[in-house]
Amino acid sequence: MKNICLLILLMVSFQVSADHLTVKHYYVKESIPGTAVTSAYMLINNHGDDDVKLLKVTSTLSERIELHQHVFADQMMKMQQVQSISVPAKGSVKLQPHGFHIMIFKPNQLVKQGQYVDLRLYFDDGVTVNLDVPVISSKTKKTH
Ligand SMILES: [Cu+2]
Repeated sequence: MKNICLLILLMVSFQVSADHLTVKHYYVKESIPGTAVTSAYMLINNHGDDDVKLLKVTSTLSERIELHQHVFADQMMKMQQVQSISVPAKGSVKLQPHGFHIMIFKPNQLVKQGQYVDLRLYFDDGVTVNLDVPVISSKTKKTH
């Protein structure tokens, strides 16, 4: 368990900055064979004086990528699409399992550990952030 966590820390210690935004701890979950979705997680820091919104994410991996949120409804955790994800001024937002996430539908190849997924994040103030996101085994993530 400790080793696994250390491994994850090592693998997700990348960090990318663009303008007043810094994105770190980003990873994509390995797709489970037989499923046509996977998801991406990260921490977005906003060093600026204004709130910004993440509006859109694109990738060569898929033509359909949505911003999602988990909500508790009818005594079940459900996912729903959101139009944007806000990052408060001088603050941050964490995309994580059971919270906000980036949903990647029908990836055009099986997403496996050891690969990198290109993601481009579009924010409402015109800033874009390009990421090469490592793929983490879904088995590993479950124990974390
Ligand atoms: Cu989702």
